[in-house]
Amino acid sequence: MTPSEMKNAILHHLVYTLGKDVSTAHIYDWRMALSFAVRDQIVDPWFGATRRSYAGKLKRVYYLSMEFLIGRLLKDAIINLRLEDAALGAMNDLGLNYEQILEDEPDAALGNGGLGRLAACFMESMSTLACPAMGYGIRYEHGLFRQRFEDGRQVEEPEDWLNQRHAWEFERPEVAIDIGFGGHVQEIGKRANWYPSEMLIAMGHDTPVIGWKGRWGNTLRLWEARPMHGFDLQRFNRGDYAAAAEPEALARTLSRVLYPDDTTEQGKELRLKQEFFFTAASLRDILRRFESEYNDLKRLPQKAAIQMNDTHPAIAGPELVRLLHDERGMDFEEAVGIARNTLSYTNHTLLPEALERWDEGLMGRLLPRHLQLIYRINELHMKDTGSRKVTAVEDGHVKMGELSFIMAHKVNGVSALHTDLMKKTVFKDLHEQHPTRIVNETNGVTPRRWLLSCNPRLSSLITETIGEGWVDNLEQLERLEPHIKDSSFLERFAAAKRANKVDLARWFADDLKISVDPESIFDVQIKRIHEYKRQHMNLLETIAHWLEIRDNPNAGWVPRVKIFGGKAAPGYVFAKEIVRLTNDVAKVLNSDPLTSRYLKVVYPPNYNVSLAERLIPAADLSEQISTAGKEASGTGNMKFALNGALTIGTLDGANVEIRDLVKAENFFLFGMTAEEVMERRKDSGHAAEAIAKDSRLARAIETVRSGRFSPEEPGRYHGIADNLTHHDYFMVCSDFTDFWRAQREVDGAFGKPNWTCMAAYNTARSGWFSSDRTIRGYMADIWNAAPAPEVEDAAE
Ligand code: Z57
Repeated sequence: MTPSEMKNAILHHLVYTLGKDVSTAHIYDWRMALSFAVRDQIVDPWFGATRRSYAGKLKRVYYLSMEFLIGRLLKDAIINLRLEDAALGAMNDLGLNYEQILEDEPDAALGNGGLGRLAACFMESMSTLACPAMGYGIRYEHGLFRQRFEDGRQVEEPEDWLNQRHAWEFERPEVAIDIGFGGHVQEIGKRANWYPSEMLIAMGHDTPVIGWKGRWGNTLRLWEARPMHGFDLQRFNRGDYAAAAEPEALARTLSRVLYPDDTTEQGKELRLKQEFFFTAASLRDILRRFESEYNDLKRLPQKAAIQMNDTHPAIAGPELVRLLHDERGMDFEEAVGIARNTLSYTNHTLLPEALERWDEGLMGRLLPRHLQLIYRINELHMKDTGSRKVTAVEDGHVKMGELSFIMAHKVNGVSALHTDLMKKTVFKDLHEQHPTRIVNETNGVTPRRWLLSCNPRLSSLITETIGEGWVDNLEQLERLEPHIKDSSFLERFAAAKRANKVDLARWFADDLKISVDPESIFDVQIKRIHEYKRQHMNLLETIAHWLEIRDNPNAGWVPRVKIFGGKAAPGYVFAKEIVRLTNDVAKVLNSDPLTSRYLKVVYPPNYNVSLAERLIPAADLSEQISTAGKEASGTGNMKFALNGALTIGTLDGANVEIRDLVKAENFFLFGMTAEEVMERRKDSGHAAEAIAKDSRLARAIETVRSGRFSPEEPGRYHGIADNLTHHDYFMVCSDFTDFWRAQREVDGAFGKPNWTCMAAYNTARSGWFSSDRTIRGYMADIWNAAPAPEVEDAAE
């Protein structure tokens, strides 16, 4: 497409789709017009892919996920369809600012963090690899809350992405599926009919996901909850206007809002209803499609693979059994076998507070038939394994991890360490019974968004050096290695990083009114706020460092900017205190004339996908400092390494694999191993001991306790200080000393010529962390699915 063709398409949409004139169009209208012009280019390859998967009778992958954290879509589509030149040219021609238009798009924040973002990367990779697939989730009216700071405290505001028209989706009123809750069960022999007492409708909305070069496009189908009977006209006619709209409002609550908890479970009724709502709608849709193409349900596992992203869709097991057994008359044991061969399950955490358990009473009320089937599935499992232990039900709760395991033919962890720990801890017994069921698929990230799109300077340098093949064959980045000896390459590598830092510094100055020196180390920790991720350990180190600079302000310190980003779950009190402490520390440090040249703290509010795209390319140092054994994988860690940041990190999650690949000398390792953590926890005095041995740590904690960062309320941080001295479950104190050592090692290495070599090795050896590699792994080890044959590039 040429710039002038693009310009005509934009003008056409401006007038005929948006009903606007050039003279009255706002930035919103231009963005929509551009989006529709780009969307037009998606449709043909997308239809082509759909037609070919039907015609070729290809096996389809169904990715069931409560969250899809997709972020902005316009630039992604432009890049994958190779429309940059056309779009930029058209925008220039029209006298518009291309960057500004892209920035006008709100993030689609239909997820909390890593799990939701992984689902989004997987969708993009499945399209790039021409893996016939469909994502299923919920079309939340409100995505993850927006975060604001008020006197340093986090304030949550509703997120309203659907206040504007969403250019990328197609409403599918004909894809409307009845969903029931409650009611009673009528047993007929071993089978049963379920008569729900409450019904609503799941309506589909399809978003095309286009792969690299437009080769293939899959669909993300998100369900919206609609009332069965919209409006009570009789009540309305009686004059009861508010009550007339009630059934509608009630049904719609199901897709109203995303639960804002990441790795902490709340066990709320509405949440269980959301889970069943989207899972049941998706399964019915999958079976309907299967039955339109094939007439033998026994072949379901050959033609469909259904991935459960965590336990949120775990009700898929019993629901699929119900559809096959109760509704289609298949023998129970056979139904369980077919369901199991179709289903697989990804575990994303071992944290006990994140493992879903549903109260049996609640489950029985909402899903009476499913509870009966869960008991039978359990009995069958006991019979098959000769075990006498009830696995999926315990103290009046249904354990969704165990249920998912029993109903899946493969269960995967998300990093090598995490998979290993799964076998030794939460699924120890089940693993012994089914030793080949657990497999590892280490997470990955899409290089289209997380390098090509977010870091154009580094991308151009890479393409000029080794050609363009890396974009969909990321392991080609290895070809950079011989250039790491070449001083002109290294200079350009450093220049790209410096320019990204200058851009970020300008944004900090303009948007946050904080000035930072781009020559400083840009040290970044961006992720959800959680004790196990230990933002407070990073803060203590910052405070200790600050105190040391104050002791000797003229010692020639290596300047640093500590950058934090992340949201706390609204109900997670400790995490919210960490948020506030970070802001309070920033206030004191940034205005300290003795130290602020050397040390600043920047905490931009409302960390999201778009902000990550801005921060990661400018980072020198990536903070991956979770307590070993607690972070299942991490994916931010991969994005940083790929963009040439060095990691300071523990041996946790995928850090282990990153360090193996980029080599130990290019990674700042510190801290206890997962085994050492478990050992040390047995010693109840671990925190006190660690504090007694490290005067810097003691002083930092004392400073927090003293009210130095909250003079108006000196007791504000006693909670944090007490937790660290007495409890410290996540071993902040015990790892602090080694963390400090590693940070000083960073100071020593930064600015030396070798730093750029180390950074470049990180980029060159991160190719394995492409989500293309991960998806190939799932296809081979779990889904038994193949890419569509003979796929050609649509865009070039
Ligand atoms: C979530 O984002 C993750 C795990 C969960 O159990 C829930 Br709920 C949400 C994260 C892990 O914490 C990360 O370590 C991991 O990289 C990510 O899921 C993707 O696997």
